[in-house]
Amino acid sequence: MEREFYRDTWVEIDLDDITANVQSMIRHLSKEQQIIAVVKANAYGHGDVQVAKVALEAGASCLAVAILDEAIALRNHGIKAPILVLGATRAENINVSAEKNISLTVYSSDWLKNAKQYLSADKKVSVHLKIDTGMSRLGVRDEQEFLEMMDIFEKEEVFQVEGVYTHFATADEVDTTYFDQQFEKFTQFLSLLPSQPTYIHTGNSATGLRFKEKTFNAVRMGIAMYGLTPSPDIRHLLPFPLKEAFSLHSRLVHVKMLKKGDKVSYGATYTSPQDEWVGTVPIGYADGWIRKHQGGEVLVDGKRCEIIGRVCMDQFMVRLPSELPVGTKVTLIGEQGSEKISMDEVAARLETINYEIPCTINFRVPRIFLEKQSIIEVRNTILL
Ligand code: PMH
Repeated sequence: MEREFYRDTWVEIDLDDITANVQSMIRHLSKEQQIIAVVKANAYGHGDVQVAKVALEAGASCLAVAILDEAIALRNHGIKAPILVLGATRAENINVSAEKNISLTVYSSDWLKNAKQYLSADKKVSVHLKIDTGMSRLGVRDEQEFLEMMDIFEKEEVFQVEGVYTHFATADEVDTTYFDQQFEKFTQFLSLLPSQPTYIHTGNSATGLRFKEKTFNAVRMGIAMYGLTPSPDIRHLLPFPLKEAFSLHSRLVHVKMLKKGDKVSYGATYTSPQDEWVGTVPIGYADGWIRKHQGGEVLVDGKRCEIIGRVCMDQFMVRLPSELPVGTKVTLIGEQGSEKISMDEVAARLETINYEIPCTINFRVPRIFLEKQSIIEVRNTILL
């Protein structure tokens, strides 16, 4: 263990599950298709450095992050693999990316002209050209501007075009009409390319899982690498089972008997209908375990138990089936015995998507990394 931690709440990341998910995707794809492991946002809350390492070991050839800072953090931890920044980078910061060999997403002719002025004379930068085929987020959408960018690439050898890509808005929906329109637009843009870059990629996890023939030679694998389904609508269409790597646990720190009519937590919104046992669990909204979890369930002693009263900043209360010892493990996301609370269950409770859940369990909750059921590393960001 690298660092100790002192609180009774932690996340477990099963790195073998990440390996298994990447390997399943590799087996599913064609031989020439590569995996770009998407580790932005601290690997969707799973731990960027640790996930990046195992994804690369499992066969991913490249990493992707959202912002330059995330790419630099990976480099600072000794990761040498290609890294692509998917989001916008300030033109002024182009030298940083060149020095650290980080590929940037480029998306407008203005950006290219601007960045060229900032780039030091002896430097070159690798870029992926982003085409907006229907997300209306980042990317060139106008054919004229696209051709102008091609012109700049031809004249300015400082930009090395390593990739061309787009992003689908509805790859995880059953209806493929909009997806097909975006694909059509992308192929039109591709026909204007003077030469083929190393990477041509359209696919997020859903695209890789469902339409591998439409993601060209690379898949940007995010959510499926973490073992989560891109959306419940396509769960029945998955070509291989996914293994959920993230689980969240805590322990009872106080156990007491409530008398009928006793109230629980801020606002006294819960009244005990009879004498009952209640436990205090040390995680709250300041950890990303938000107030909307009130009324949801957690696992204690292998049984589903209700979160009663308002979730506080650092704690909440749970109704217990019987008196249980202080220190009893509480599983908020994951398995206990034959019971499981999945990320999808938690997402449904919060009326959101599974992506949002691990991302919002924040730095205050230490991450424990497991390989073959043994702890190989602990990352306690609050003490770093
Ligand atoms: N590529 C880009 C450009 C992305 O923005 C994302 C995820 C991925 C690939 C990976 O997608 P996946 O996790 O579905 O496999 N981006 C986001 C986002 O911006 N909001 O939710 C997911």
